[in-house]
This record gives sequence, structure tokens and C-alpha cells, in this order.
Amino acid sequence: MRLTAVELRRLELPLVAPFRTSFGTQTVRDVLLVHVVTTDGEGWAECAAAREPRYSSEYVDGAAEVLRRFLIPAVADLPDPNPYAIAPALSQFKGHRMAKAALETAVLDASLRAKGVSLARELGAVRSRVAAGVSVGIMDSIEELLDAVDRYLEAGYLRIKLKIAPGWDVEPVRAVREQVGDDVLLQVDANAAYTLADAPHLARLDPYDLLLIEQPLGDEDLREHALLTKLIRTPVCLDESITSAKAAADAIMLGATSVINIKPSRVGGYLEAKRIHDLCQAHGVPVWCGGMLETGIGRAANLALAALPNFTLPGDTSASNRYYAVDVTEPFTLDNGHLAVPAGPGVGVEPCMDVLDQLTTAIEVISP
Ligand code: OSB
Ligand code: MG
Repeated sequence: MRLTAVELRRLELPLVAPFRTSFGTQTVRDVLLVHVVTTDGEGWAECAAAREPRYSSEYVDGAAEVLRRFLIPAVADLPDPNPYAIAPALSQFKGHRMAKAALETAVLDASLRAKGVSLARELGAVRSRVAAGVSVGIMDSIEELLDAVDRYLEAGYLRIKLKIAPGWDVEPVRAVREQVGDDVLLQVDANAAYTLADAPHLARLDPYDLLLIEQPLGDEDLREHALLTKLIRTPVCLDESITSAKAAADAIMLGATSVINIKPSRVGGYLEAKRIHDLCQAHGVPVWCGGMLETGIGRAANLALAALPNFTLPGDTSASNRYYAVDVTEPFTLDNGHLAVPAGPGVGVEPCMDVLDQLTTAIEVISP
């Protein structure tokens, strides 16, 4: 197989509602799709980078730039760019994991389509549907939050995650727990908004029986997270800090985390994500699949990963209508709180070309 062309396609998708976190508010997604054309067929992937570098250092214009200048030429130079050769060929370039993940996933999609194998099967999936949770942004008032949580539970979501930040933590958690009762799975995500000095404050979340607190401290604060676990009862789960299987191993060995949120985009792709899954499984650390407000293209691949055996907690893989009025694939819908794992070859979904064309803001074709 050889790479003959790569299309970088940009889309603009308005979110159905603003999504506010401790690092900012997103109202639209500026999506970068990577579409590879190979001698064996075509593949698609979505880059998870957002417009601004607030979640991590990556941002969508930067991802497009590193792809066109460095990553695509390096893959085009490979005599046999099979999916397992991509990450080793790109390791000469530091960082840019979301850009690397998108390119590797597009090649993986092309290669699996050519073989007629689904991504779920390639990764070792053991289930055909995945329990869906939902990530609920920071709101202007507690009433508005309670309303949103009510609607999501009504829709069937099996787990609620509340975004928290200093000034929006104990009160909203208390109000939601009181409204939903003790049986609803509830967790929070701080996106690195606190410091170890906030431990006594974070301990005030202890009474609410949270499944976990996600990334309370800074991305690089592994040691501080390990100390925090001794000061609060809520289990600590890392997101931003886990950028590779090596980082996951360090965090587990340090006692910095007892659960891990795996986002393939954050760790450089699905193959590295599977390594983290396997490592966590061997160490008895449960994992769940995070999200980056992906369209159906990114979501399909996330669902394949979430079908692996150690994904024992519901993830942030929500239905299409939680994000977008119109998705770029057949919409993913909830069925009794679950999403179906695509079973077709590759990532198992096709982009709807007419929708894609309507939302496209730019197309660049790189012919190596
Ligand atoms: O921290 O998990 C996060 C969205 C964008 C960036 C970071 C995060 C999130 C979410 C929503 O929490 C996940 C999703 O529903 O796709
Ligand atoms: Mg998170």
C-alpha cells in the first residue's frame, strides 16, 4: 500500500448548546478531517484538536500545519505505510499527538477497509454496544444545571459527569446528588483547575458518593495527585496527564490515579490507547473512554475502543444529538442508554458527503 494523496478538510459545526469548562467555553467545533487516499483504498479520521490550545497545547491550525509540513511527508516516504509503522515513523517529531492520531487512524481505516475488518475487531472488542455517559458543562445557574441533568437522565444516559471549577463545585454537586438520588452514577471533571492547596476544599465533595474526580490538578502534577489521593475520599482519575502508555505506567506506579480516562487523540492514536487499556487491565485499573466533542467520524472509532474488556465504566461517548443538530455520519442514537459499536469495515461509518460539503470551510489536497 502507498499513500497517493491526503485531503485535509475543515468543517465548522455549531454545538447545540455552549459547552463551558474550567478552561473556556466552546460554541462551535472547528473540525479537521484527514482523508487518505492509498493504492488500497481510502480512509477517514477526525483530529480532536480544538480551535484554541486550552485543553492541551494542540490547536487545529497547528495540527493542520504539522500534518502538511512534517507528518504527511514522513508517512508518504514509507515504503509500506501499514498502520503499525506510522507511529514509529512519526516519533522523530515530538508531541502533536492529536495530529499524529488523526493520520494514523485514517491509514488504519483505509487498511482495515481493504481487509474487510472492523476497528472494533482489530482492537479486541468484546461487546457490541457501549454504556453511554454524558459530560455536562458549567451553567449560569443551578436551576439550569438541574434541568439539563434531568433531560439527560430522561434520554437514558447511564452516568452524569459534571464539569467543575473553583466557584462551581460543591454546591452544584450537592444539588444534583439531592435531585437524582443515590443510585445515579455521578462524577466530576475539573480539567486541571485546582492545586494541592485546594485539597481541604475538594474533600467537601466526599459526602456525595462520586465515582471519581477527573484531573483535579495540573497536567504535570503526578506527584501532587498521588498526595491528593491521601487527602480526599473520591477516587482520582487522570485525563490530561495521561499522554502515553509510559505516562499511564508512571501514574499507576506513583499511586496518582485509580481510574484512567483514555482518549485516543490525546495519546497519539488507537494503537497506543489499546496499550494503555492493556496496561491498566494488568494492574487492575479500570478505564473509560473520554471524548473531545467528536463528530460521528471520531465517535465511531471511540466506540470501537470502548468495546474492549477493561472499559468497565460508562464513557463520554454520547449520542450525536448531545453535540450537533446534524452529524456528518448517520447519527448515533441512544438505545436504553447504550450506543451500538459500528461493525462495518474500518471505523464502520461513512461520512454523508452532502452534509460534509455543506459544512466544509476549506479543502487542501496534499499529493506527496
Ligand atoms: O476533559 O473530558 C474532557 C470535551 C472537550 C475537551 C475536554 C473534555 C471534554 C468533555 C466532553 O468532557 C467529552 C465529550 O462528550 O466528547
Ligand atoms: Mg476530562
